[in-house]
Amino acid sequence: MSTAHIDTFAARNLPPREQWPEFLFDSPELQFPEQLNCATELLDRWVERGQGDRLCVQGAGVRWSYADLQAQSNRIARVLVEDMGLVPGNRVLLRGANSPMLAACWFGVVKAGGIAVGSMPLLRAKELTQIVVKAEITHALCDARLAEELALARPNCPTLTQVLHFHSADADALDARAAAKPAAFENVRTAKDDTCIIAFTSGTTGQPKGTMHFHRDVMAACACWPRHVLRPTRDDVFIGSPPLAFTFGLGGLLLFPLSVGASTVLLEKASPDALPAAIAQYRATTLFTAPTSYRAMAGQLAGHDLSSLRQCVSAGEALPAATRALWKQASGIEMIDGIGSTELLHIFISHDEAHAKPGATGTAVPGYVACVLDDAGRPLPRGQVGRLAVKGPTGCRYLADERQRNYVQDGWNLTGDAYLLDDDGYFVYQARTDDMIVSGGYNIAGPEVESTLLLHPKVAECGVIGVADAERGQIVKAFVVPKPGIEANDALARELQDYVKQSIAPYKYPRAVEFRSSLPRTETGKLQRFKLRQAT
Ligand code: 3UK
Repeated sequence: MSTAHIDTFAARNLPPREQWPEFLFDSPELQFPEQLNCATELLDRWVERGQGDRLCVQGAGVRWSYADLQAQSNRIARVLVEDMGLVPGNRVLLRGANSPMLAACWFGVVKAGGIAVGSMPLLRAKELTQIVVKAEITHALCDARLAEELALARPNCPTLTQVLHFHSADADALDARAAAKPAAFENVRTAKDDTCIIAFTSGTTGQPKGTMHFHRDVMAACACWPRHVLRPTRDDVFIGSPPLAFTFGLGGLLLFPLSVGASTVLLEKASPDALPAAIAQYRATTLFTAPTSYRAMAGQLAGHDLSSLRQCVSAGEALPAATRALWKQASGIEMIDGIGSTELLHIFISHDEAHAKPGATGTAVPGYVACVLDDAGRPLPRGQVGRLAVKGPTGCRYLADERQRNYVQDGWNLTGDAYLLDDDGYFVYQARTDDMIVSGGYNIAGPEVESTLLLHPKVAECGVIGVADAERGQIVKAFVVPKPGIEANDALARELQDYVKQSIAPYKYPRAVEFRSSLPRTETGKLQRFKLRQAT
């Protein structure tokens, strides 16, 4: 079957076929029909099967069933098509903190055959402009509270002609327009390989990269990690912090719960001080957040009833063994770690609770294959550090970007991570390939030093980088946030240096230690090492 896109921008801007990764669709659950709209599969199907009354999404004072979310997204699809002139294939910017309304907007766009482009709530006009220009975005649905920054971007965004605001009482807002529409909408009959999302990477430097994912990619992500590792039930209540603009959040807090008929809680504020109360309030069972958030929350659980909580998923950054232990002690729950990427849409190496191994990420998720390659692209024996390479039913397709050649080589997706395969066949994260520190001829992975420092009782947070050194090429430098009430002084620095020397190979100890009150992080919880480097 051919495309349903009338606006063919996405198809025209895919990388050339020979630069695509190899895709694997071996298992029966990865056989998709030619005509596929993932919104139909994830949302309308439940209503069709008589499950429309089941609880679907909560948050921001809202409690919607599957039928409610379907009606609301149908109305939004009508506004997009009838009032805003959307044609299939148009790109629609979505802007807002997580909320049921933002989820309805996502489904509205996908039902209408549009391409949803999420944006992190904290983005500024300059960054918004880059995204709008790169993806030639024509429409935007924007939370009224974030209107200002988008307005500032608009003079530089000539393609963006249609903007509506939501969470607004305005007569001309999306809310009122949607309310005036009938609740029925016939989803556009898209092809399985029509693009339905363009997800921009939370790249640390340079121009943001847009990753293009098809309707079939969304369904493939739902069929792999959730089905084989998380194994949720329809009674589960999902909750967490990652924004829907980040594919970790889109999958974990929207696509995956809906794929099994479960429900999700979309919180506007899901910081570590707000999450425990929300888990108790909604009786949530399944938590998604980043390692630093688990670490910060562990000390704040007292007084909250977390008895509903069953599963805790960590991704976005390596999960230090200290954080896994701390969370288990605080909550009684063995965390599920998983590495995913925007390019591969979601998690491809992980483990379930029964197969957790502290310090290791896990094994390839069924549907994916992974290996560790040397610089020439040859597989390395166990125990040797090299480049992580992955293949599966999803993979990297950058929107018109030369960097496709870096991420995809010989059909493999190269994530930019240095990994080793241990004796048990588990993948063990070392560092981002660019972040490996070479000091006095030794290769040192900053995250290993960080994990060690995090075991010290006086350390709240830390980040380790290499800084230039005339004698050794680079030296290891640690930025440390002490726990509250701990004085940062030379004696503490020496204590931490000695602690590292006694815990791991002494040459890895931080020759420089700098104390900070906080560390620079992205909205997705990743340490911004480049900012630490700029500071030295
Ligand atoms: C790092 C991890 C060690 C790693 C993501 C789950 O993080 C996500 O996507 P991004 O594109 O970043 C990808 C990079 O982040 N990383 C992520 N998880 C882990 N490193 N252990 C982990 N568990 O460097 C990777 O290449 O922002 C995560 C699901 C969807 C996602 N988009």
